[in-house]
Amino acid sequence: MRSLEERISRSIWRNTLRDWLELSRVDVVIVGAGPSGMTAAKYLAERGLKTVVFERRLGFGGGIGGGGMLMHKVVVDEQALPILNDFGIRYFKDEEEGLYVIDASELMAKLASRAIDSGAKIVNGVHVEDVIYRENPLRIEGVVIQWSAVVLSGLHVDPLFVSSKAVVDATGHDAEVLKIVARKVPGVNMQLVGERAAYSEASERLVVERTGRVIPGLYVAGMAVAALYGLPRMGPIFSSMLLSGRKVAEEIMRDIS
Ligand code: 48F
Repeated sequence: MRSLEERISRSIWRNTLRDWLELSRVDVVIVGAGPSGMTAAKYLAERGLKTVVFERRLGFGGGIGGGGMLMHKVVVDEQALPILNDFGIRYFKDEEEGLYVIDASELMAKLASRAIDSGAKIVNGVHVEDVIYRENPLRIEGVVIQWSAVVLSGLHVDPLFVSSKAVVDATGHDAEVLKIVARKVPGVNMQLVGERAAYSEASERLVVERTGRVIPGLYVAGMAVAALYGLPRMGPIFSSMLLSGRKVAEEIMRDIS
């Protein structure tokens, strides 16, 4: 009889490696488990697309958890209500015209839980450090990943690869994947303009309008859209993050299914 210690380790090794074999090729890689990434994950996975979210931190939610200046509430406008209903997220109408209020913890927990229930995998502690590209025609065909712990330690360790039909940059204000593509993929003529100062109403509309495909195989959602196109920021109103996540999912489904 194996000791409990041995059985614990064997169980974790075997099942994690089974998962990673499955994840070596997926339909969609989403980088970042913030609101836009997790929303996209649910809508993609429930349509049967094999979807993985890589999140470099040891938890999900991105910018949701900090609420507005550490107040534990966030707001949305009425356009986001159908998405909140899809996810079973509770909200109430505020006395401020046109605004609905959500507990930040409920928003992050239920976005993650519904994405997972729909079949998406959220893998924490994994940092996307590069992309896979192909030429003629130019396209993105996956990502290069490394444990966040290795990145933080500064050790020189070669990474591994995940192939996919679509990669979504949902990394928020830093637009990390887009920055890598702009710098390292030959033949991509992309300039990241950088996010502008606050203009919530315009930002909420423009981020959703500009969400979508950047080059073949590469998509952008959430605040990374603002960083790419030089759009204003909106602060702790999250409607456009959810709408952007849904829109990018719809666009990917049109392109790859
Ligand atoms: O920043 P984040 O929440 O992105 P979002 O979906 O939402 C933005 C809002 O939270 C808020 C706002 C609008 O109301 O202004 O800021 O656009 O989540 C991005 C996630 O991506 C992870 C990061 O840790 C965060 O959880 N991330 C960033 N770079 C990488 C990454 C990377 N290279 N690899 C893996 N994860």
